Amino acid sequence: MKILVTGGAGFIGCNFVYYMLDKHTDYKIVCLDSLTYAGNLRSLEKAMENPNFKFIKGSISDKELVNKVFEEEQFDIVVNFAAESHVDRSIENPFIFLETNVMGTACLLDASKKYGVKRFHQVSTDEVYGDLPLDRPDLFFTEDLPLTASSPYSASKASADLLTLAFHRTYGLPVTVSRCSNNYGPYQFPEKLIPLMIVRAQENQSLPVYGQGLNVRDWLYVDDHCKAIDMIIHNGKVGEVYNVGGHNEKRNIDVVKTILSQLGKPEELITYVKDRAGHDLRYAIDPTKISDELGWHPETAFDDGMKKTIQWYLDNTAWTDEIKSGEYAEYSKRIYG
Ligand code: NAD
Ligand code: TDX
Repeated sequence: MKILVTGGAGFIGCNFVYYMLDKHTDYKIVCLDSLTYAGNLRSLEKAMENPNFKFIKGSISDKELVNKVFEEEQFDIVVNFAAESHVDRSIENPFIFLETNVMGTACLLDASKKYGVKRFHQVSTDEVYGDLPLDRPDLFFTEDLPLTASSPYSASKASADLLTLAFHRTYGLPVTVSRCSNNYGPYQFPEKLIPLMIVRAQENQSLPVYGQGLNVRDWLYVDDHCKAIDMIIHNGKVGEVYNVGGHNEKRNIDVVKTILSQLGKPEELITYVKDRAGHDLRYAIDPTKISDELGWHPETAFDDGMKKTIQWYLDNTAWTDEIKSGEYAEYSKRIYG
């Protein structure tokens, strides 16, 4: 079996590469990644030593390159993680989100059709359902809800979902889509809430909490997401969407306080800052379909996952130091002052 993993130098993509190399020791994994600010070859260092792994630098929006790679490699399965993934950056500049998340996905779908890929899996997000009110804890995202995106990021991901499902209906391409809640774990770029707060707290910098910190996210340890995708590409029904989440809702302020307490840092570091424009209030996944049909259940409890994640950042300061020395410094200054 040969699998193309796009965006494999990013957070979830590299965790998926390790998960698959470990679980399916006879599979060949090819990673196509253009190494944007969020892609890091250092995250794939250990995979590079594995003869079943190959890295190709290039963009999913480069039609010529994508076709050449598909022709040469003859993939059985494509798993598309490659994306611009940060909501705040999409508010600053939506256009690259359309280029990568929509046009890039279209390029991959077209090549998958042309070269007879047996499964195209689109890694999507719960953000395509919009948000839920804070005062209705009885409501959850189910797969049959209409798509209503709030940010340019989520609008681009919703477009990619629709394109993927259209390629199934119109051309019969065997596709699946997964919509997962917020991930956390090793190798996450420190622009996202959890690694940002860990990295800044370690340096006794202020922790910028948007609004009052009452927005709710549904957190899942990254390996549980990888396990879900592995199950879907092997046993999921073609043409179907699967929600992935472990009923682990937390208010942002509580997540930040957990990090401070585990690092032994004072809550005085918390600074309430201007709210994100169009800020989604609450995400909450109903994972009944994937649990019932595929037997997926999350394995990592939030407390254990947070301990492992914080320890990883403490043990891997070289990884974060390298990031902090680049474009990140400029971005941080622009966003947080
Ligand atoms: P990330 O930003 O950490 O990584 C994205 C990767 O894609 C990087 O390696 C980057 O270099 C690469 N990339 C960007 N543009 C590219 C292009 N044009 N061609 C090739 N590679 C390109 O993102 P992530 O958090 O790992 O998210 C991966 C996927 O999972 C995304 O599609 C995202 O929408 C989805 N997702 C993320 C979360 C989350 O909590 N992080 C939750 C649900 C779904
Ligand atoms: O500095 C911050 N302060 C803050 O209060 C940052 C970066 C975030 N927040 C809040 C905003 C959100 O309510 O924390 C929450 C989480 O923010 P992000 O980490 O930016 O994630 P979110 O906007 O929820 O989107 C994430 O989950 C779904 C990923 O970035 C997406 O790629 C994924 O699709």
